[in-house]
Amino acid sequence: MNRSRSEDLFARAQKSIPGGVNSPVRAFRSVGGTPPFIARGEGSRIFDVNGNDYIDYVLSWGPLIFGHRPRFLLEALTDVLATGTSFGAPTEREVELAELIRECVPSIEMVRLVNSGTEATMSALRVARGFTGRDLTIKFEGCYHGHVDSLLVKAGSGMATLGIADTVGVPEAFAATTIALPFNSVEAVETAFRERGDKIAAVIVEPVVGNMGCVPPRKGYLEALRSLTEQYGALLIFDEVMTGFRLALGGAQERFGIKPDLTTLGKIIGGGLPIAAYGGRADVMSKVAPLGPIYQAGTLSGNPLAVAAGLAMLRHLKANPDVYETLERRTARLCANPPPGITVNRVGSMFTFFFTSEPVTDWESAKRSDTGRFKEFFHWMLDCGIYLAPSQFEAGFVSTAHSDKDITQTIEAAQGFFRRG
Ligand code: KE4
Repeated sequence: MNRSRSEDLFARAQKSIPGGVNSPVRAFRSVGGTPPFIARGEGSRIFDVNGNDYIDYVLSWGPLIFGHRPRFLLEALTDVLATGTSFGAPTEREVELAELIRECVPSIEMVRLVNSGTEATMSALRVARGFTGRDLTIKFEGCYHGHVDSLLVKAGSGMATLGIADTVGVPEAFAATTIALPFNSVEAVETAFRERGDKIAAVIVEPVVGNMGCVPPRKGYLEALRSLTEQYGALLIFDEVMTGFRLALGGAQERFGIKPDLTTLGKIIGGGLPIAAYGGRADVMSKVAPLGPIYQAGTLSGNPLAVAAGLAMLRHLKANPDVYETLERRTARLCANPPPGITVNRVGSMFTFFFTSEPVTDWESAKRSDTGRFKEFFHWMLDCGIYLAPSQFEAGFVSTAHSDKDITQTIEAAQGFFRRG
């Protein structure tokens, strides 16, 4: 596949942008080679600057549940552009979106819009500390919650991809407020609470992990987190930036029937525009300024373009509940019958092919995957016109734009790889 223009652009980009990218995982560091520079997207496909087309299973890391450029979204953006781009003042659409988020995710009694998942988790943590008067946070190894100083401890996603256990630049004092435990181990959480429960403000968890690759919770695990946080007076924060509106209209909390105290959302809300949110119990959220003493702010929070996109996305999801059954069916077909040596984890339309024969239930088992073999698979698929996440430790996504023909083409490309041995 001729990717000469991407190669030229990548060389040029590296002169002005660290690593040539605006987010590390895009640099293909763990799989090598040159990342295709994307010219445009349409439906299930993206097209690079050399005109090569790819079936896209990254979908901007999750937001594009309806694929690229769905007509209803473009129409909503055209309409709002006629009114302006930003006011820094309250707008009716923000009220409508807040009400719609509350309707979709009933555990959210009050919600604040922000611009990224990182802002959402950073703010949720601050609110949990302010509400409880405690400093410590429990997170889980391999989970990623954005580049929040105190959460860049044994994080997943780009940090796992690059093999950075803990990033430099975070003062030891910040990192020391985070207790990183193995995911899916109830005993580890029980011990942490037994030893320091009166100092723990919150447990933050990806209810279905996407950032070490897709790893579902063991049966009873989320229930245990819910009861332990209640028992010790800590808040349970579901980071649903990736799973929100992806696994069900009400996210993982609807699918698993757990009511967290706070939830963070992002990605799908904006359909590709920068918007995220945090919210939950009214008694907790009432501590947020200007109502309460915990400060959080943002020039572009509730931006009219991003909010219009959010309203269009959530209204379309609400009006088409069969979307989830379609996504389930197509993704199940994609992930059916993995060859020997491959463990497939899938929840709804989130999936990961782990290059290991053993079950993948936490970071320790995920990191035993054969990343060298994954690298070969990744490039084989890319050359077959299939764009997977450029890391063993990321989740793939299916959209409603992915046709049965796309799924068949993907399966046949993968079978070609494994036939080679
Ligand atoms: P952002 O700040 O990147 O919008 O969101 C951070 C975040 C928070 N919580 C979860 C569960 C997330 O998955 C993310 C971001 N996800 C990664 C992909 N695994 C973003 C991709 C990237 O870093 O470029």
